[in-house]
Amino acid sequence: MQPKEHQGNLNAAGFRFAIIASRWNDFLTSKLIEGAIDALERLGADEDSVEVFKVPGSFELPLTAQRVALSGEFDAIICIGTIIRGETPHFEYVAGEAAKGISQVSIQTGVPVLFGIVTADTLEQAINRTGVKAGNKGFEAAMSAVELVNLYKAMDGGKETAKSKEKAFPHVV
Ligand code: INI
Repeated sequence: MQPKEHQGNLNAAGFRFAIIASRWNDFLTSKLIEGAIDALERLGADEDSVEVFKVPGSFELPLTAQRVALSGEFDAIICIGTIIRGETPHFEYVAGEAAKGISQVSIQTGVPVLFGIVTADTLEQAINRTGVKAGNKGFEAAMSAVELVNLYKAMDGGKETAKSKEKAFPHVV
Protein backbone atom coordinates (compact mmCIF):
# COMPACT_ATOMS: atom_id res chain seq x y z
CA MET A 1 0.00 0.00 0.00
CA GLN A 2 1.18 3.51 -0.76
CA PRO A 3 -0.53 5.87 1.69
CA LYS A 4 -1.29 9.39 0.52
CA GLU A 5 1.21 11.74 2.11
CA HIS A 6 0.57 15.36 3.01
CA GLN A 7 3.27 17.92 3.66
CA GLY A 8 3.62 21.63 3.12
CA ASN A 9 5.94 23.06 0.52
CA LEU A 10 8.38 25.86 1.23
CA ASN A 11 6.91 28.85 -0.55
CA ALA A 12 6.30 31.95 1.55
CA ALA A 13 4.74 34.04 -1.24
CA GLY A 14 1.19 35.19 -0.57
CA PHE A 15 1.33 34.73 3.21
CA ARG A 16 1.79 37.19 6.06
CA PHE A 17 4.07 36.53 9.02
CA ALA A 18 4.45 38.13 12.45
CA ILE A 19 7.69 37.81 14.39
CA ILE A 20 7.31 38.44 18.11
CA ALA A 21 10.65 38.86 19.85
CA SER A 22 11.76 39.22 23.45
CA ARG A 23 14.27 42.01 24.15
CA TRP A 24 16.16 39.90 26.71
CA ASN A 25 19.68 38.92 25.63
CA ASP A 26 19.21 41.23 22.66
CA PHE A 27 22.70 40.60 21.22
CA LEU A 28 21.61 36.98 20.64
CA THR A 29 17.90 37.47 20.06
CA SER A 30 18.61 39.95 17.26
CA LYS A 31 20.49 37.14 15.44
CA LEU A 32 17.39 34.95 15.71
CA ILE A 33 15.23 37.72 14.23
CA GLU A 34 17.74 38.10 11.39
CA GLY A 35 17.67 34.33 10.84
CA ALA A 36 13.87 34.28 10.65
CA ILE A 37 13.75 37.17 8.18
CA ASP A 38 16.51 35.57 6.10
CA ALA A 39 14.52 32.32 5.85
CA LEU A 40 11.30 34.13 4.90
CA GLU A 41 13.10 36.20 2.25
CA ARG A 42 14.82 33.14 0.79
CA LEU A 43 11.50 31.33 0.60
CA GLY A 44 9.99 34.15 -1.41
CA ALA A 45 8.01 36.17 1.15
CA ASP A 46 6.42 39.27 -0.39
CA GLU A 47 7.68 42.77 0.38
CA ASP A 48 5.82 44.13 3.46
CA SER A 49 4.55 40.67 4.43
CA VAL A 50 6.56 40.48 7.66
CA GLU A 51 6.06 42.57 10.83
CA VAL A 52 8.13 42.45 14.02
CA PHE A 53 6.66 43.01 17.50
CA LYS A 54 9.09 43.48 20.41
CA VAL A 55 8.19 42.52 23.98
CA PRO A 56 10.15 42.86 27.26
CA GLY A 57 10.84 39.15 27.82
CA SER A 58 9.92 35.64 26.72
CA PHE A 59 7.25 35.44 29.42
CA GLU A 60 5.31 38.09 27.47
CA LEU A 61 5.41 36.17 24.16
CA PRO A 62 2.19 34.12 24.58
CA LEU A 63 -0.19 36.98 25.38
CA THR A 64 1.23 39.07 22.57
CA ALA A 65 0.95 36.09 20.23
CA GLN A 66 -2.70 35.73 21.21
CA ARG A 67 -3.46 39.35 20.34
CA VAL A 68 -1.62 39.07 17.04
CA ALA A 69 -3.38 35.79 16.21
CA LEU A 70 -6.80 37.26 16.99
CA SER A 71 -6.15 40.24 14.72
CA GLY A 72 -6.58 37.87 11.78
CA GLU A 73 -3.82 39.73 9.96
CA PHE A 74 -1.22 36.96 9.93
CA ASP A 75 -1.01 33.39 8.67
CA ALA A 76 1.70 32.39 11.15
CA ILE A 77 3.51 33.82 14.15
CA ILE A 78 7.15 33.18 14.95
CA CYS A 79 8.01 33.68 18.62
CA ILE A 80 11.64 34.45 19.33
CA GLY A 81 13.63 34.67 22.55
CA THR A 82 16.75 33.54 24.37
CA ILE A 83 16.43 32.12 27.86
CA ILE A 84 19.65 31.22 29.67
CA ARG A 85 19.51 29.09 32.81
CA GLY A 86 22.13 30.85 34.93
CA GLU A 87 21.98 30.17 38.63
CA THR A 88 18.33 30.84 39.48
CA PRO A 89 15.11 28.78 39.14
CA HIS A 90 13.63 31.76 37.23
CA PHE A 91 14.65 29.98 34.02
CA GLU A 92 12.24 27.09 34.63
CA TYR A 93 9.28 29.42 35.11
CA VAL A 94 10.02 31.68 32.16
CA ALA A 95 10.88 28.85 29.75
CA GLY A 96 8.01 26.64 30.93
CA GLU A 97 5.37 29.34 30.74
CA ALA A 98 6.59 30.57 27.37
CA ALA A 99 6.46 27.05 25.89
CA LYS A 100 3.08 26.22 27.42
CA GLY A 101 1.57 29.59 26.51
CA ILE A 102 2.74 29.51 22.91
CA SER A 103 1.33 26.05 22.43
CA GLN A 104 -2.01 27.07 23.99
CA VAL A 105 -2.35 30.14 21.78
CA SER A 106 -1.70 28.09 18.69
CA ILE A 107 -4.25 25.44 19.59
CA GLN A 108 -6.87 27.93 20.78
CA THR A 109 -6.69 30.28 17.80
CA GLY A 110 -5.79 27.83 15.02
CA VAL A 111 -2.97 30.12 13.91
CA PRO A 112 0.43 28.37 13.78
CA VAL A 113 2.66 29.86 16.50
CA LEU A 114 6.24 28.67 16.18
CA PHE A 115 8.72 28.18 19.00
CA GLY A 116 11.88 30.05 17.99
CA ILE A 117 13.21 30.28 21.51
CA VAL A 118 16.71 29.24 22.48
CA THR A 119 16.75 27.65 25.94
CA ALA A 120 20.28 27.02 27.10
CA ASP A 121 22.20 26.14 30.24
CA THR A 122 25.07 28.44 29.39
CA LEU A 123 25.83 31.52 27.37
CA GLU A 124 28.11 29.44 25.14
CA GLN A 125 25.29 27.02 24.29
CA ALA A 126 22.99 29.95 23.56
CA ILE A 127 25.55 31.54 21.24
CA ASN A 128 25.94 28.26 19.36
CA ARG A 129 22.18 28.03 18.80
CA THR A 130 21.88 31.55 17.41
CA GLY A 131 23.74 30.87 14.21
CA VAL A 132 27.27 29.95 15.27
CA LYS A 133 27.68 26.15 15.53
CA ALA A 134 24.30 24.58 16.03
CA GLY A 135 21.98 26.32 13.57
CA ASN A 136 19.79 29.36 14.10
CA LYS A 137 16.49 28.73 15.92
CA GLY A 138 14.89 31.76 14.29
CA PHE A 139 15.70 30.48 10.82
CA GLU A 140 14.38 27.00 11.70
CA ALA A 141 11.15 28.35 13.19
CA ALA A 142 10.49 30.50 10.11
CA MET A 143 11.05 27.48 7.82
CA SER A 144 8.56 25.51 9.91
CA ALA A 145 6.07 28.40 9.75
CA VAL A 146 6.21 28.42 5.94
CA GLU A 147 5.81 24.65 5.77
CA LEU A 148 2.77 24.71 8.08
CA VAL A 149 0.91 27.54 6.34
CA ASN A 150 1.27 25.68 3.06
CA LEU A 151 0.15 22.38 4.60
CA TYR A 152 -2.91 23.97 6.21
CA LYS A 153 -3.80 25.89 3.07
CA ALA A 154 -3.72 22.63 1.10
CA MET A 155 -5.72 20.82 3.80
CA ASP A 156 -8.32 23.60 3.62
CA GLY A 157 -8.59 23.11 -0.13
CA GLY A 158 -6.61 26.22 -1.02
CA LYS A 159 -8.65 28.57 1.18
CA GLU A 160 -7.67 32.24 1.23
CA THR A 161 -4.76 33.50 3.30
CA ALA A 162 -4.69 36.36 5.82
CA LYS A 163 -3.36 38.56 3.06
CA SER A 164 -6.20 38.01 0.64
CA LYS A 165 -9.16 37.75 2.99
CA GLU A 166 -11.13 40.40 4.85
CA LYS A 167 -9.96 41.04 8.40
CA ALA A 168 -11.39 38.18 10.45
CA PHE A 169 -11.29 37.20 14.06
CA PRO A 170 -10.85 33.42 14.38
CA HIS A 171 -13.02 31.70 16.92
CA VAL A 172 -11.32 31.18 20.28
CA VAL A 173 -12.05 27.79 21.84
N1 INI B 1 13.29 36.64 29.73
C1 INI B 1 13.94 36.11 28.66
O1 INI B 1 13.45 36.25 27.51
N2 INI B 1 15.11 35.45 28.81
C2 INI B 1 15.68 35.25 30.04
O2 INI B 1 16.79 34.62 30.11
C3 INI B 1 15.02 35.75 31.19
N3 INI B 1 15.58 35.55 32.51
O3 INI B 1 16.61 34.89 32.63
O4 INI B 1 15.04 36.00 33.51
C4 INI B 1 13.80 36.48 30.99
N4 INI B 1 13.13 37.00 32.05
C5 INI B 1 12.16 38.06 31.94
C6 INI B 1 10.75 37.53 31.77
O5 INI B 1 10.60 36.95 30.49
C7 INI B 1 9.71 38.65 31.91
O6 INI B 1 9.93 39.64 30.94
C8 INI B 1 9.71 39.31 33.28
O7 INI B 1 9.63 38.34 34.31
C9 INI B 1 8.49 40.28 33.42
O8 INI B 1 7.27 39.57 33.28
